[in-house]
Amino acid sequence: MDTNLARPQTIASPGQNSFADSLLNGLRKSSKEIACKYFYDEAGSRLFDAICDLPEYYQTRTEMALLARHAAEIAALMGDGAEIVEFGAGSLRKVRILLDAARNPRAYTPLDISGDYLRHVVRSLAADYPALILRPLVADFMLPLEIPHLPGADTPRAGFFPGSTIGNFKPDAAMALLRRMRATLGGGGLLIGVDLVKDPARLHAAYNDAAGITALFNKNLLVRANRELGADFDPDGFAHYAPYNAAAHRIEMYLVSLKRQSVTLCGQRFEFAQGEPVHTEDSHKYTIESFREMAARAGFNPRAVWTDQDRLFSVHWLESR
Ligand code: AVI
Repeated sequence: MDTNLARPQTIASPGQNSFADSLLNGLRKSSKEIACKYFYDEAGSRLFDAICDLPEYYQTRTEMALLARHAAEIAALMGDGAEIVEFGAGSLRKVRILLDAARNPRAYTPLDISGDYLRHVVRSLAADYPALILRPLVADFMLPLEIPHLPGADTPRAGFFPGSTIGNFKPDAAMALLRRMRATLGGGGLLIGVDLVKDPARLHAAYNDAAGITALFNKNLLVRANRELGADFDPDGFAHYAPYNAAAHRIEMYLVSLKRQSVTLCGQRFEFAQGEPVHTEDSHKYTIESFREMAARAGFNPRAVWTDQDRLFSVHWLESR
């Protein structure tokens, strides 16, 4: 059997109509909202890749540099013959740094809600890592997950959750997610990227780029609703608005209605007042200490942490206790 070219297997995936259901529920609320996980259709994922390369968006290049600079130390902490479990298959550039440094990694298990993306991941990695078992799993890591153990000797697991995606969850949900990841890893550690609190002007610029890519990324939610659900949003009738809420240590993203308008979605009419916001994302920022405290409350033992000279971003190695 050619395990290296395994097909994605579904272990826990969201329902078919989840975008429609979630959007209808979110727009019925008194403070309207759209869940940020719906940013990432094909166009949204391409826009996000473009964000990662923006001069103002320091996160991706800073995290990659940290991974590369500390790869040997990270590999030693992950141990020999590990199964690397990535929560939400993201940039292959990042996991390649780990795979190249890891000591005889046995398997790479990317978890993602998109089977198509996982097929692309497997195709891209199979030739370069012929000895590695590739186990793409279609799964929503927001749900409790039990990953079957690999046959044979006990394989230690090392989790990987880069990109500060943890910041897109409210602190309570972030802690609950960390707890679930710890359960999934069954005693293995977690390597996680976390964006840091910093000069608000720097944060503001990262989410309000001069080229307007983040605005397109935000408005893509409306474009997607029009295409997939037959809605009639006018994307130009909404403005991208992303202030930094310093008291809550987070960027908040909104689409603000520029006029009084109504939109029809799945046979239902929704009214928008002029100036009415639709909340689309939070991106929480932590200090190194506040993140380590949260990880400890989630049952991890925070061990190593790496940061850059300007303390823009951090990468943490959390051990299961
Ligand atoms: C994926 N996530 C960590 C990004 C962030 O920075 O919160 C998503 C993003 N939203 C706007 N720009 C990037």
